[in-house]
Amino acid sequence: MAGLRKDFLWGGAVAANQLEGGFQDGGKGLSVADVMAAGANGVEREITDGIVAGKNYPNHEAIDFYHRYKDDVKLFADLGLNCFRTSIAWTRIFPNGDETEPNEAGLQFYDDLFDELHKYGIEPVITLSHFEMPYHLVKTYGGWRSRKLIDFYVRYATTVFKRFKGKVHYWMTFNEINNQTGLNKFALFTNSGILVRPDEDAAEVMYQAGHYEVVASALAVQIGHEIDPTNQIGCMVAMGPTYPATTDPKDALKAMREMQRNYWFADVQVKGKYPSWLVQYQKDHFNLDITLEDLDVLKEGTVDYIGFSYYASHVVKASENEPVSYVDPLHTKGVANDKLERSDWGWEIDPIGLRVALNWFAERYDKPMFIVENGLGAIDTPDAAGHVHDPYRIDYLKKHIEQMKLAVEVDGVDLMGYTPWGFIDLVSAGTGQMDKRYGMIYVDKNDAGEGSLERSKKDSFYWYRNVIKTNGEEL
Ligand code: P53
Repeated sequence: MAGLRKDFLWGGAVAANQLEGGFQDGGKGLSVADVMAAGANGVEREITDGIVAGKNYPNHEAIDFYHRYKDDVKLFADLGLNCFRTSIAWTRIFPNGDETEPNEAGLQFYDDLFDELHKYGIEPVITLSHFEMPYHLVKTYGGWRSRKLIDFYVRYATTVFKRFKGKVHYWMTFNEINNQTGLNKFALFTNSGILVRPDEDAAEVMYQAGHYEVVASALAVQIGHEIDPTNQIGCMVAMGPTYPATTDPKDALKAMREMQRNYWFADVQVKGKYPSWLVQYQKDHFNLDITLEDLDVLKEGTVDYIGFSYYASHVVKASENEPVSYVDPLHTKGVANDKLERSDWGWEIDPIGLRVALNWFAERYDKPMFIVENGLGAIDTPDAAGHVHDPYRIDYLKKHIEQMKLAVEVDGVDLMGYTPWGFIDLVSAGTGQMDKRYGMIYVDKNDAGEGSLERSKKDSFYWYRNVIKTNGEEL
């Protein structure tokens, strides 16, 4: 067995809005993340109309990486990372999103950050848009409902491709672009800056916004390659394989359709065209603005690799009155998997599902893959000396890396790297909590926003350092 590539990218993943803070520093504009108040376990985050006094907006300060990045990068180097996945906050570069000239202070911040990373031999892996589009674009243009967003995004992408040429080689266009296929409020807002109005059909709005996004993504891929042919530009989708609940063929069809429905974004970004079921579905149900020119753009802007997050798998069961098309997500109720345990937040823990995912992508797309998120959100309790012992996290990561290695060594999948999510504690996207922790580095701050923000190493830090050092041989 060959083992992992010698140049395997071992890293950690974060997103600008969830760790930087400094939400008004250096001329930064408001992003969608800045108007989301904190929720709690099982309590949705409130999306407010602008910033409302008295509410707790956890992303405003986050873990203050904006001011502490030099010390933090030193810690990342100590952990032994050879890559670091973060995003560029679009609102640091174009504070409102529709300016013609970028904000120099924002560009300078990332120049300095990337230089600091390279000082330690850490390669940045950059998401262009990770749940942080300019709020002004939401208010003025209705978010990605508007075709104008393509131009704004392309201007932003072109600016950063040019500025960071030679400093950044790995890119992804949109984080978890497919979350919105479930039509839930949180995802439509974070992916597309859309709050569905009562007179709108959520599915139609999503397919239209999603179309403009895949066109923007394809244009960015083309431009990114022109600016630097060595750029590796990927898509990024949230992956959770869907299993049928029973041996009933209707459940098999349902599960298959769920996969098709959830991964059409990747189909378009990787293959350069819409899958046939979706062409038919869109024709039957909606009146969308999709031009022949757009379809050419999609063909010319296919991605170099598949970036994906993996946390959990899902199970579905067909219902009595299942629609013939099997496409309606509002009709789909997940079924609990009685073979799996769940995290405290109800996410089903399924290491084998990661092997399933890697094989599924390999067969469907035949492109290199990059696991850019994986991890366990858990409550950590420091001991009397302030140290966090987190065997549960080590156990989760170890079992997932084992399955990842089987997919590479036994199944022969082409895997570029692995960057566990939130390896330094940060703000949860889904709940806005600090106490839902994924980190190997503890950050002293709680859900109420109290704490010294001091960093300390958890047991998992030392464990992961050795995993990296042995290129995954010692788990
Ligand atoms: P949190 C939902 C389902 C799967 C992944 O999530 C998700 C979400 C959104 O909550 O998001 C990704 O923080 C995302 C990260 C996020 C991470 O998973 O809700 O790319 O921004 O923090 C974990 O526990």
